Amino acid sequence: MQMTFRWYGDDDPVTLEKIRQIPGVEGIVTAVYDTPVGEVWPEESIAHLKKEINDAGMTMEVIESVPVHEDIKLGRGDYKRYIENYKENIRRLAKQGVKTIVYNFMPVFDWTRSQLDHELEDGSNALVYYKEDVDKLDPTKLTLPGWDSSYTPEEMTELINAYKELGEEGLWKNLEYFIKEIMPVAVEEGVNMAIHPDDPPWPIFGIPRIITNEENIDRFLALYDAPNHGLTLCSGSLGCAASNDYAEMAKKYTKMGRVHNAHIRNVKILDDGSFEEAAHKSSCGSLDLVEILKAYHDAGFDGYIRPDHGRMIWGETGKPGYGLYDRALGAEYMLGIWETLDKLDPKKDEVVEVEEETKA
Ligand code: DNO
Repeated sequence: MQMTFRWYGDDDPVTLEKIRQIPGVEGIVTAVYDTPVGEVWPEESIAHLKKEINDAGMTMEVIESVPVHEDIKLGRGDYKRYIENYKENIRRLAKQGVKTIVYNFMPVFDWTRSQLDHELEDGSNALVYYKEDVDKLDPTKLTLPGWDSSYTPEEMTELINAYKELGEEGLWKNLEYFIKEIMPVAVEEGVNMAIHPDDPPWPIFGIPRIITNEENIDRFLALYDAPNHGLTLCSGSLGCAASNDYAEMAKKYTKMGRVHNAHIRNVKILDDGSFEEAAHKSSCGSLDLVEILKAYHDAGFDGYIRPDHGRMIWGETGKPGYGLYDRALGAEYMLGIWETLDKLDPKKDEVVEVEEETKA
């Protein structure tokens, strides 16, 4: 596997110089942020990003995300032009050596939380999702980092109503259309497309969400028969629902060769199904990181992995979920587990023995 780290470009207070000092981080996950959703990314912008990252001694093989325009998800308006633009973005990214593109098919809202700076017992701050509070939110007046905040309340109301009308099956139909259009281009360009599950994995504000559990992921993978049609398996998203067995999913989809990217973070699930984001260490949340990483290791995972959100610790301020320190701790914790698994791996010894016998 290759350990990566998300970087939000030149405006990110977590600079490439800092990231390169985290032992074991080899790759940067980033995107072009100043082109409106749906448009083609300028080739110079992609080349510039790549150069900066390479100059800092790291690779740019994962792009997160090339966002999918709402017209595509709704199958209306300019969706055909946006799909052509999407294909062009795949081609342009492939030209710069990008191997994996992350996207999601969540209507309107990307990840959703009720608070971004909830103070945990140890004084650190984390993102939380309290069901009771989310139920009271007015989605037309909300903005969260990671969302397209360019909608007026009227536009937002119209969008939400359009999705309510479309419903789950309508969303599946539009996803299928999109996949069948873009995947031949991705296959031709040698790029893996890695859909991110819905976060949290249940419908919010009465609008559908479909990449939520094993049954639906199976349905998604069946939409197109090519190994390039795959997943960003996110423990923090799927793991928020106690009914999802993330380690099992990691094993199953890695064996199928469909996990191109893994997002790893811990969450603490509360009694009413709410959750708090937690430090990566297993004892801090509801997920067992050793079990999860062992599942990937046993299945021979060789994709990209990154610590997903971190808490804000040691007085750090910045983009919620994307500070330096806690994510760096998470990366080291995962690398430590992985190194241990490597060293204890009996299969590895078998290979060594066979090689030694051959030599003799
Ligand atoms: C949250 C991220 C997501 C992810 C997109 C992928 O921090 O994991 O915002 O980047 O859903 O399209």
